[in-house]
Amino acid sequence: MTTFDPCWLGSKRLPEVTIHASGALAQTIRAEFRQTPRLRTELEVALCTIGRLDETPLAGLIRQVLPTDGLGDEGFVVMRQGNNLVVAAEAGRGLLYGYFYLLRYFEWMDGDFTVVERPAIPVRMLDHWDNLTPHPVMGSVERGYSGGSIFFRDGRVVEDLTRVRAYARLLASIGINAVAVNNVNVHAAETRLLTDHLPDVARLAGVFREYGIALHLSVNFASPIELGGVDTADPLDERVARWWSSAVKRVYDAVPDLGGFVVKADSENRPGPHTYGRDHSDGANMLARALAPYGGTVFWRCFVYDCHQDWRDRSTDRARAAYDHFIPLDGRFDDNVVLQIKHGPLDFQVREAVSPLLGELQETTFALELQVTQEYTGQQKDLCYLGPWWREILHFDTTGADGPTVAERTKAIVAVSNIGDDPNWTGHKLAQSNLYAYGRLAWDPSADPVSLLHEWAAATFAMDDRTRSELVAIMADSWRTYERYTALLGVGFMVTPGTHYGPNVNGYEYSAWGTYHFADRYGVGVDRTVATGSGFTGQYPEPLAGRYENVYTCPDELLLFFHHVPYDHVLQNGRTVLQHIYDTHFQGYEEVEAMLTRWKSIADRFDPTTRENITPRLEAQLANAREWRDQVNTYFYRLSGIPDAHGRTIYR
Ligand code: BDP
Repeated sequence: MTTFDPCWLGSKRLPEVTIHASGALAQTIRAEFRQTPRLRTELEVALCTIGRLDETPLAGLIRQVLPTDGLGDEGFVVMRQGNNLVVAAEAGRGLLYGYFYLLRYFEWMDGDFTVVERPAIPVRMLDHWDNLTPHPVMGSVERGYSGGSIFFRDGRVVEDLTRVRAYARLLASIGINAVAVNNVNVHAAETRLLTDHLPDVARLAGVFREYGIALHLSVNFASPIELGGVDTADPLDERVARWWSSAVKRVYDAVPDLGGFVVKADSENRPGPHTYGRDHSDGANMLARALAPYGGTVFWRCFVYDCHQDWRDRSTDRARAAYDHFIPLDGRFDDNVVLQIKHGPLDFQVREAVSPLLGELQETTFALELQVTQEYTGQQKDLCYLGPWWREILHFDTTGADGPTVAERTKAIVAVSNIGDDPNWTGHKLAQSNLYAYGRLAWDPSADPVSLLHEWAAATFAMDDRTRSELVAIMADSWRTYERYTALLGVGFMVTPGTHYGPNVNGYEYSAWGTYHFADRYGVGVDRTVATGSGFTGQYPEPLAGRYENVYTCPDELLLFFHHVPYDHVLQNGRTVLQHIYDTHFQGYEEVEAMLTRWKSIADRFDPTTRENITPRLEAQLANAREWRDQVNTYFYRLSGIPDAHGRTIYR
């Protein structure tokens, strides 16, 4: 029998609850509730839909606090007055989220209170890059660091869906309402999810449905050719549109509430409309029209750039690509197309600018795409809590002058999942916190990432408050620590090509992938200015564009993302660029050392499985940080010939 970690749901208890609701999700809540250990209390607790509010004693008071535009499908109210506690919602999903709210906070609830919750972003999704048949290079889960797929094994959907149900439950508990189960790089085997594997896709969808989660499939744009029948995938060819209509009909016959499709087209060698001289709107709209009769959505990815191009001239800066492809098409997409935009213009780096597309699309619905799996952020070997980074992105002011934030503009949020079939789900047990924080921030972007860590830690480990504070202190700033020992002021990608783990300063410097640092004996950084560089800064509106364009107003942490400067350029923080590189790489290493020491001082308060999971990983992280520190510092010392101002050892 497989056993797996219950994560943050393991320690929860509830009092007796009366449920006044019917429907499929109310069934799920009843089943959930039956499995939850009881807590003795005097409170009368009720869960009900608004229609049945009169069955509870707080009906009148709750009606007074309902928002004028209602709670929507997903919102809920929790009210406690004296001995009564009521959770009320308009629909099944709201009730489910209300139930999980109760589960999360019940033991902390004190005194009378009223909470009205509605998610800030309507679609909150996780994308899995899982392969039906393990890929020869990428394995079972592309960029997965926690074992194999929980959905697929030996070229089929797994028979026993117990683990999938546990996962759906975890996701619902943090408010996730959509998943895509297969890799965006759809190979031959996964293309057949649309045909041979449909009954199994329906089984998967059934489990997610129990938790209010809509299943999506990543599809291959060339399916009409690969699955046979048509000799083209030209989106404007009638035969192709017909092929997709009947394929979609078959899918909806099997899964009537499928969320829709995710598409990676004309990107990193995947097929797409460009082959036929068509553009992304032609491609996306053709699929959208096939899905529209069933209420389905196309998530069309904007991670589109030419991976064979190199930096030939200013127009081929990879950072420009998404905007250059999609802004001219703004307004040409059907209503059920969502453009899925990576948070940065390059690729999920530990630090990069926020994509200007997130601020500049005016007439097209879009989704912000994040990466929970730690491809570029330590691969679940290194501890890197990403909550603070995502919060920064969500709160990014898209104009630079009190304009709308990314969170306010986006209608959907998507992230690449970090889970696999490892007993603890995420490989590094502490990486569970990233999944937790993602869901909670997607629901409420104003949540404080450090409070979320406390919440997660309290629910995950049985420990006293002091130990919890220590653990949180170890984790809270680990993203910045990771940034310090790996990156330089907005320059990333100095990683081992292919695997993307560990330092290789020039690994991608002379290849065609478009990810450079341009270091020479005088200076470092990428000139993306309008005046002398790629012109990327011009993709932002004023005053943001001007702020990035000017080397003296560009924020330090992005200086080398936007500018090529001499090593003795003085930053706003008063240090030279080179000294900053040395300092941060020494500091990053020392911080990991301190994290390890601190962890060792509390490790024996954790169970042996947790200890044996975390201690060796932190030790490996220290070795990795040292490697990064030494390679980066040596590289820049040799190139510049300028020693460290503090005389620390730089290995040659
Ligand atoms: C890159 C990954 C690659 C993915 C790609 C994507 O290295 O494995 O296929 O993103 O998002 O970061 O499509």
